[in-house]
Parts: sequence; structure tokens; C-alpha cells
Amino acid sequence: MSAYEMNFDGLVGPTHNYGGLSYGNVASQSNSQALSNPREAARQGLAKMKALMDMGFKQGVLAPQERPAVNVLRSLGFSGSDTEVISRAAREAMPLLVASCSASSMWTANACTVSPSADTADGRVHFTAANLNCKFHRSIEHPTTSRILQAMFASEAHFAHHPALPAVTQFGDEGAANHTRFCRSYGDAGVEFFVYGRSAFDSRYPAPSRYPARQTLEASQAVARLHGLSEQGVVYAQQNPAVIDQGVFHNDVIAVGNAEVLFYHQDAFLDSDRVLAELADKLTRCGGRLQSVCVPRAAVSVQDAVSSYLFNSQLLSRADGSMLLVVPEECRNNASVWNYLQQLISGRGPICEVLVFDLKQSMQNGGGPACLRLRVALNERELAAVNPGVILTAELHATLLAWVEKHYRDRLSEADLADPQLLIECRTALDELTQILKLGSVYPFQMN
Ligand code: SUG
Repeated sequence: MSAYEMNFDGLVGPTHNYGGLSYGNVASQSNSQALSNPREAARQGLAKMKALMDMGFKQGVLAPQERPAVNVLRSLGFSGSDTEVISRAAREAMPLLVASCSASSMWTANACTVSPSADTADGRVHFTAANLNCKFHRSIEHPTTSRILQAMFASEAHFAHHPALPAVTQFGDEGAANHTRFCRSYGDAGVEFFVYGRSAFDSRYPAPSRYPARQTLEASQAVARLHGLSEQGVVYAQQNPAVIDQGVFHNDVIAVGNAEVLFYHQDAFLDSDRVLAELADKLTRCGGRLQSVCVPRAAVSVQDAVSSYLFNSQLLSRADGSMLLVVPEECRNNASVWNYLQQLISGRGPICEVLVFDLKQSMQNGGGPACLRLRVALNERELAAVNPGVILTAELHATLLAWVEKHYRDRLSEADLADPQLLIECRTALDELTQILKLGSVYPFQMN
């Protein structure tokens, strides 16, 4: 049976703003308080989805979340009518209002971890929503994420959904941003590669000293257990704490993999040789052959990798087996990165083409092409069981673009987040969106 990788991109929500909320994420911190353009952000994301769909890649859409999250503000003690809740939060605790307005669910690589059916004990596709508990504004995503995923992948015969892990630092889980799957072809059993920043219980693992390590080994192990992965089908690796301290807050900022290819920076992992040997060995047992493409620090420094987001790229298999690297515009603007890429595609390696997208609105918050998408490998039967409302077509793309033009503002400042009109605009837009994507009621405001 044929199998595919489908990318579900996050549709940028109408409150996209620069809140400076992610300590350890250099872009988020350096663009704090900048004026955002939610309409442009959503257009940029849709343009990428459309271009990849037009090239023949299977593309889906993941809906944004309800923001401002009035229910979250209520849980923190703000009371009264919805507009009173917002104005009280604005008066008394602006940082909480900003956090409850973040459109951060757009980075769907962090929505959950997905294991395809070929890898799991019960032969279903497994999803574990990520607790994202390192940052308050992201820790509030998972309940709605779970409802949206269930509305998209509803068939119990094909899909299994697990709630987020306990929301404590020992089980910090950032989802697919720290998870890569290697395989010979998408329908074959593969090797799932979990990269963590620290261990919660074992102090022998070195931890970064400046910035937080968001993912723990124990969280990755719990996800592998929940999904019923075999020991032979899993490799764990520790991220180099020195690169976390330089702004590599997720593994997908320093490495990307697809099928049999791992594209990574020389400084990405601790104990690189052992990690690569284990990956190669386990992939061989699945009938594959690991091809690793290491970018030496002499060619691209960690700093350039972080500012250009070279590794936060999508590595996609084309019909002829060669690979395409989808990178943000910032790679073209960085001389050493762009030179490296020119050499890469003119060489004999598996990566033959580079495609550039302008994703500046998302990039300014530390979200590149890879952050914006969740990968789900599906066989034909599973693909047929996906809610058709979320599968991108030319018609859906046009509808979503018109929906964005109708509902989104083209500028948003921190002060605007307290505007009671913004709440009405967002709810009107999201209510319409759930009908467009045929999701049913997934937002707290739809369930009261
Ligand atoms: O979690 N930025 C996100 C970016 C997530 C990128 N995802 C991946 N690498 N897969 C984060 O740090 C910034 C929000 C703000 O500052 O307004 C933010 O949440």
C-alpha cells in the first residue's frame, strides 16, 4: 500500500503579535513589542502551503486557537463579563493578557509527537499532545490542540490520541520539534529519533547554563512508551547544551531529517559518533541506509544557523527520490549560509534543490518553515480517514485567503490586545473557520 508524508501547517491566528515571551528564543526576545501584521503573517503561511501543494506535496491545515484565551484568564482569577476579564487583566497584569493572546499555536511542529502506524504496536497512528510547559503562553495550547487533532483524525480504527504528559518540568515535552523519523519509505517501519535537552532525574547529563532545556529525556521515553514503539525502533540523543545556550531552543533549529537523510550541524548533538552509529545500525535493520549530511562549523557557525534558520527547513522527498530543502528568506540573506547551500545542491548528495519563502512575520518570533508544519506519515487507508475539511485544495486555499482578508488586522500592538473589539473579531473569525474546516465545536467559546 502506498504511504505519504503529509504536512499540516498552522494557520496563523488573528492575534499574531510580538510578546517577547520565549526566553532562550533569540528572535522572540529581540522583536519584543514590535508591531505585528497578522494578515501578512497568515498570507505568508498560506503562500507556502499553496506552493508546496502545487508541487504535488500533500498539504493540510491546522486551525489556530481561541485567543484572547478568556478561559485561561478566568482560571487565574479575573472575573466578570468577557470584556471585563480582558480589561482587568490589561489593567492589573498585562504580561498575562499578552500570554493569553499569543498566536503561538501556529508552530504546529510543537503541537504533538506523531508515530506512524508502521512503527506502533497496535498498528494505529499515535498522537501525544505536547504539554509545552516550559513557557506559560504555550502551556495553555494542549487542551484545544487535542480537540482539534481529534476532529481532524477522528477514526479510532486508525488513530490513537494521548493527552499531554503531566505538566511539570520533569516531563517538559515540545512535540515533534525534537522528534524525527527515519525510514526507507514512509509505509515501512522506521526509526524514531528523540532529541532531549536534559534529564530530569539523572544529574550526570550536562544541562545548559544560560537558557532552559525544554525537552527532557523522561518525556521522550514516556511518549515512546505510549506509542508502543519497539526498542529497536527508537534512538535517543542529547542535544549539545552549548548550542541551547546559543539559542537552539529546539532540535529543529539545528537538524532536520527525512526518509534516510539527516541534515545536521556538527555541534548539534553530544556524543555524535555514537548517536549516528546507532541511527545507522537501527535504520539498516529496517532496510534503510542512513545518509548523514553534516554541516561543519567552519562553513556555518551556530550563530549563523540560529539567525538564518538554515536547519529549520523542510526536507521533502520528490517523486524521483531526490530531496528539496525549503528554507526561509533569511538563508539567502546570510552569505555563508547561502554559499553553503549553493555548494550543497551542486554536489552529489541527496539534496538537489533549495526553495526560498518569505516567512518574516513568523521568523521574527523564531518560527521558520519547519516550525510551521506538523508531519504525519499516512498510508492510503489512513489518508482516506482524515477529515477532508482540513486537506488543502486550490478551493480551500482561496476560501482561507478570503477569510483572512475579511477578518484580520494588518497591524497589532500590545495596547490593541486589550481592545474589546479584537475579542469579537477573533471569535467571529474562528466560528466561521470551524465551519470552513468542518471541525465542529473545538473552542472554549463554542462550548459554553
Ligand atoms: O516556542 N515562539 C515559539 C517558536 C516555536 C518554534 N518552533 C519550533 N522550533 N519548532 C517558541 O519559542 C514567541 C512568542 C512571542 O514572543 O510572542 C514564541 O512562542
